[in-house]
Amino acid sequence: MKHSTIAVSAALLAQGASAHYVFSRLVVNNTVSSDFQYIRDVAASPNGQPEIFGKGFPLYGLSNPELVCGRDAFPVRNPAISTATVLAGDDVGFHLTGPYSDDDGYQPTIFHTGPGQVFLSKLPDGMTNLNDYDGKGDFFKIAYAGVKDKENEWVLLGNLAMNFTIPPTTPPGKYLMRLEHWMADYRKGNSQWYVSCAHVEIKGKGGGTPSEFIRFPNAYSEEDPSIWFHDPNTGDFPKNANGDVDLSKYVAPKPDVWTG
Ligand SMILES: *[C@@H]1O[C@H](CO)[C@@H](O)[C@H](O)[C@H]1NC(C)=O
Ligand SMILES: *[C@@H]1O[C@H](CO)[C@@H](O)[C@H](O)[C@H]1NC(C)=O
Ligand SMILES: [Cu+2]
Repeated sequence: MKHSTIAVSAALLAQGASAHYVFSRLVVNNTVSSDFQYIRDVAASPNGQPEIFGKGFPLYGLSNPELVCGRDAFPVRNPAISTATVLAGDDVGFHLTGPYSDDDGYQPTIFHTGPGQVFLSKLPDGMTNLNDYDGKGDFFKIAYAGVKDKENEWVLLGNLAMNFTIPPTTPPGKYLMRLEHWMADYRKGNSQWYVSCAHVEIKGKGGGTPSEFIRFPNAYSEEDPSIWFHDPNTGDFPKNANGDVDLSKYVAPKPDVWTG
């Protein structure tokens, strides 16, 4: 969805502020946590939206340092953030904020057309507190939600959360767990990013060796077909015979998911 950078918060409220969302709640042990209980708080955009809607304003640009954990997420804005204890092999998730009591109970769902991915980065040696970690180290990918098998539809579209499994052999320890969701755009350089980082301590037998590490920002190129999703002949989204966006042409980003 196209966002105007002109701040007209009253108008946004009147529309239900539907262009905005933030993954502020961790799903753990089948319970949805409260906002920013286990997730790093983010700043509202400087464009004048009220706090809770402003936090959901997207990030732009693949070299934006805020792509690490969200807008102004480090130094940690909510230093009383808790660390969620999670068992390797369990299902967890990143859940959207809402419903908004000051906006007729409006509950956003994931509506940006694009994938979601989740990564882990181990707390560096020598640190004991996740609050001290800037997230500039190595991440490995543990989940990807792209296009539905045999259906011309995004997996996440219409959902409240991206749920996934912590790989069963993940080495135990404290991790920054980072979600990214973006709108893949046919206009180069126009992708919108939604990023959140949770503080987790993973328990379990371990034994796995994570592989294929990347760092943020600058993990991707604007030329990457998973970011710039277009048909070079038309300059538009690839289209099928019905004139719909052809998601079978979508190429998942690198690296691969480490499944443990
Ligand atoms: C994710 O898990 C939570 C908690 O179990 C559940 O409420 C939610 O419906 C799940 N969402 C999806 C899309 O599976
Ligand atoms: C989830 O359940 C496990 C026990 O099964 C417990 O050790 C852990 O603290 C719980 N995590 C949270 C965040 O409630
Ligand atoms: Cu948008």
